[in-house]
Amino acid sequence: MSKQLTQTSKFLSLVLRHKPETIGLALDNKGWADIEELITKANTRATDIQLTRTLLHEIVADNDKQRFALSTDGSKIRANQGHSLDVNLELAPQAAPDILYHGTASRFLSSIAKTGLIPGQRQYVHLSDNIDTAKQVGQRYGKAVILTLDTQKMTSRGYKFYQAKNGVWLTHAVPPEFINIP
Ligand code: HQG
Repeated sequence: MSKQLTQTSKFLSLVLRHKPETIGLALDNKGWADIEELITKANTRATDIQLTRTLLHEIVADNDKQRFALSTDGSKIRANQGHSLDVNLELAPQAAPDILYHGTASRFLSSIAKTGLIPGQRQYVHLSDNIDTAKQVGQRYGKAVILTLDTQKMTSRGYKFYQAKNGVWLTHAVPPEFINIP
């Protein structure tokens, strides 16, 4: 991705997942922003950002993790996952693969062993069905450690899993008994 696309993608993550108010934007309860309003407000209030409809479409199509989606009529945009805002993504529970991975940093392990995985600032705990993604996610915070989760045992105990539109798996919390720490 070009520097401009990366910078704009980070800006969109901020306003569509966490702080729309930084540009005076409001999301609806499903996390959608009106594209016209987003463009006008971003270009008025965020000095280093110059949004266009074409650029937004390019980011939706090319983003390495498919972080954003357009509404079917093309008038709205939202983040596919990663929110700290309380939005309803309308995800139905899904049967998870037998193993899901969570990448974290070694310095968090003692705490995770005690309290399990908690969503922290975000709405959900984020999981992946492949080790590579977990490694990349974990190394953002230090020495990456890959945790494996026993999803079948969790399912049999009533825990629910959801899959975001970009393939990321989500769950509300994971108690320590289901976490395999290497
Ligand atoms: C850790 C990115 C101590 C957790 C990624 C993580 C993902 C605990 C950190 C998405 C803990 C939270 C989310 C506990 C969890 N004690 N630490 N009990 N429970 N943690 O960024 O999962 O690239 O909020 O292991 O790719 O790292 O932005 O969550 O290290 O999909 O699109 O607390 O964000 O997506 O960190 O990442 P985060 P995450 P994007």
